[in-house]
Amino acid sequence: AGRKFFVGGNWKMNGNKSEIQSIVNSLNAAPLNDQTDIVVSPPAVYLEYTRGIISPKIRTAGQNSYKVAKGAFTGDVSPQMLIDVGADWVILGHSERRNLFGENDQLIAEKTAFALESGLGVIACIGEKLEEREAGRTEEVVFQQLAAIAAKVSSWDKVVVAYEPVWAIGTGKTATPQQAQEVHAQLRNWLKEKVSESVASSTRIIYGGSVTGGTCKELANEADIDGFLVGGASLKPEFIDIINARS
Ligand code: G2H
Repeated sequence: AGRKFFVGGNWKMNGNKSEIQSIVNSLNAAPLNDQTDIVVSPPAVYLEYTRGIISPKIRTAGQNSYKVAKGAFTGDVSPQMLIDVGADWVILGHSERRNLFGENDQLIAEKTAFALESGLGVIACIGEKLEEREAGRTEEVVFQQLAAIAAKVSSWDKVVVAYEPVWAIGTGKTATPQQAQEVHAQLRNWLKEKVSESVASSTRIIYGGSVTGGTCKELANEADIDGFLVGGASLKPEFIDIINARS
């Protein structure tokens, strides 16, 4: 569809210098598809270390950032700080931030707007919980999450939407290609109706939730799946297969 494939590795709260060194060595040595945007997201304290050793073909991302540049916000980091240590992207609204740390749609939207204004690209995450899917509320939930973000975004050039059904995250239960494609198509249609035809056709919508080397190829064949946000498997050699899923 003319959208460049995008694969992000979300390391979450994992890794130390020695483990990162070995992940990076294997990525640096791998044949990487240059038709794919590749991003890794180490814990904030390791962003600079990772940037210093990883191939320039691979961009880095923070896993979170606050909605202002600096100040009395103990424990948080700003987009300016992420940029200062070489990051180009930030993941915002991840289900772990929403559900374990109580972030709501409003805060995520404000963080998204500020990160974009500051010059970062944003991987904006949305997704329904199991009980919401079972109650037939998937569309309603993801539309509401996307609407909150869209209300604050003026330029979509540097936004990647990550659809991550919560029931698929870290559970080993990958959505089927049909389940994922159905929601991706609904999201693209929402963008077309509520934002514009051109934003709908150019915005990457990537899938996350237990993606593995084994499940990535079939998912990558779906028309509206433009890449992946990968957690567990991004720490393993199979991340290279996922990067090269569409070849
Ligand atoms: C979803 C995903 C990465 P995993 O959270 O964001 O993690 O691939 O481990 O399900």
